[in-house]
Amino acid sequence: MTRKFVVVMMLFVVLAAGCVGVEETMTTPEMTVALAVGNVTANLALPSDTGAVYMHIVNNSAADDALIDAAIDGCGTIELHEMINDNDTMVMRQVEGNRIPIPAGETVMLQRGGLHIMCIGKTGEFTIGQSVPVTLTFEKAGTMEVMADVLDPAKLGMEMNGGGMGTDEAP
Ligand SMILES: [Cu+2]
Repeated sequence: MTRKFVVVMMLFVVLAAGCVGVEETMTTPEMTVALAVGNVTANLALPSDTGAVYMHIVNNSAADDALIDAAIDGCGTIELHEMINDNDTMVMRQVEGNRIPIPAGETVMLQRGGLHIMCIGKTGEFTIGQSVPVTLTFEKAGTMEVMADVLDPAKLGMEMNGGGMGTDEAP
């Protein structure tokens, strides 16, 4: 049964995403996935060798996908991170398998205090107001280039604050 095969293949996705139901998605791996990415912002102007990029990813298709990599000129290493509550302290860590599931029909928010793209070993010079190309790699949809607006870190607040400060994200 094709459906059973798909269900087995998606078991990890379902577990990782929580309670995502396997609906009537008789999809094939070759199916085109319609993804829309918006509100791409970057906290890259800090005097630090790290930074973070945030965005909303909308999966308009009937097939699950996943963000599995990203590339930014000036970032030595990129990891996909999440913030978790570890004994009442918010800490960040790489997501399992460096993979952020983007379930069919859902919107996944990469935002302060949650999922984010982590720039490690920053070597580039990033200035507030600049637009930076970010190449995203999805499991099924392949690569997509989006532009991230580098925001004022003072308005973004520090990532480790968990997003409680500086909610004005206007550039
Ligand atoms: Cu991080």
